[in-house]
Amino acid sequence: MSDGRAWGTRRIADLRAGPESSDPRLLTRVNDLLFFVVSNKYGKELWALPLERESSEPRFIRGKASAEDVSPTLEVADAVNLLRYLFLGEFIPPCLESIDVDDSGSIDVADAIRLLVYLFLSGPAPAGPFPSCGQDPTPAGLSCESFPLCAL
Ligand SMILES: [Ca+2]
Ligand SMILES: [Ca+2]
Repeated sequence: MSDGRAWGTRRIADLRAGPESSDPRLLTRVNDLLFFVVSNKYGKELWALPLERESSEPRFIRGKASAEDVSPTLEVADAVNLLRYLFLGEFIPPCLESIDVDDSGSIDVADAIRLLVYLFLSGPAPAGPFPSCGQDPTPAGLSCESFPLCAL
């Protein structure tokens, strides 16, 4: 399933285990079902997959602090924005959850350190969702008003 961008693409099912393609064709959406024809060891088969209903939880990329950015890649500017939020209070990201880099439920200097260590010292990546858009696995706590980069 894709919105046409690499980071907006996710797998909804593996139709044919192994490296061969199932060559899905005739994809047709009917309400919450996606119908299509695949080739597998039985020949051609009709499939119907339920499409996940998108919950209202916003999708975002953890660590990305400049939501108006068009690139999903983390940059120094994201760390700078996080530091501006933490220490100068002059920047409030529209998605606070995205700068909780370690998904601890609060934004503190540990988030800035993790982001900087990731950017400059190849340290551990931010907690998910990363590097693709996704929803917060721990959705309580911080708000995420909007994240245009992940808006479909
Ligand atoms: Ca944190
Ligand atoms: Ca969280």
